[in-house]
Amino acid sequence: MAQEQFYGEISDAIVNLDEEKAIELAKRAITEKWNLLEVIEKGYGDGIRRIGDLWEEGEFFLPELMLGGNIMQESMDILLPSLKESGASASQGVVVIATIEGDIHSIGKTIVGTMLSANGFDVYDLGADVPAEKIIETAVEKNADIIGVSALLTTTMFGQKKIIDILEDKGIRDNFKVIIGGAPVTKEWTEQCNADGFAGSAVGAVKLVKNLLNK
Ligand code: B12
Repeated sequence: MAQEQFYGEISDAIVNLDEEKAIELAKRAITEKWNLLEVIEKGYGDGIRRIGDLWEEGEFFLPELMLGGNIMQESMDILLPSLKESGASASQGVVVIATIEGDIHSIGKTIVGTMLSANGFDVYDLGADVPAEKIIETAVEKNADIIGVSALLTTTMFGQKKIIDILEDKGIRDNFKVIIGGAPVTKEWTEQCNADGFAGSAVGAVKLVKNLLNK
């Protein structure tokens, strides 16, 4: 089957909230050895973003948004372990990643964490809705090279800046590279926050981290 057709089928399964199909296609992607990152970004990611658009247009309501999120999450639970397995082994550095407090969007953050892990980084994924203080505490404890902070809401983005403000107040800003991401994050916001970089995709995040650590 042609790539575009396969990704289109996956995207449609998510938009149609067809759980059975979405899961069947995730299993097929593994057995048929498709490029799993592309499957996630061009198939599942495309579908969930279409759901977001339909929600914004008033075509979908919260239950559909939630069901779409759950189906996406279940599909990721199948795909991410295989994506991780394909990775390198020698540690390239330590990353602490989380979605900021007040924000329960976890899918993109988890994909970024998994890709970094597949590329040889030691990743501590603290989950979603995590207080800034907790993220910093863990980064200090694990002697992290990178702190990654995800935010999907325009209201929670300010938590990304809060992390940097706290690091500066404590006099430990230079101990870490802080990277941010999530749909509303822009280059301008990254500069305003005084963060070290942002990326709009998991591949971009890996490149960014490698650049920042001169790998
Ligand atoms: C799925 C989803 C949900 C699911 C989340 C399930 C889960 N476990 O994550 C559920 C249903 C729970 C949900 C809830 C809500 N949602 Co919602 N949701 C979405 C949706 C449709 C997709 C998000 C997603 O998973 N995308 C797929 C992933 C792969 O992409 P991504 O997250 O952007 O991540 C990529 C990059 O951004 C980047 N990246 C991400 N994180 C990081 C971190 C770092 C460090 C780096 C470098 C890169 C990086 O790499 C990732 C991989 O490619 C978006 C629409 C959209 N277009 O984003 C709305 C959206 C984010 N939600 C929205 C809203 C409003 C809500 C609710 C407030 C709704 C409500 N009234 O209750 C609640 C939030 C509650 C809360 N306190 O957090 C709005 C936000 C609007 C705004 N401007 O703030 C959006 C944009 C929908 C819309 N079009 O209006 N949501």
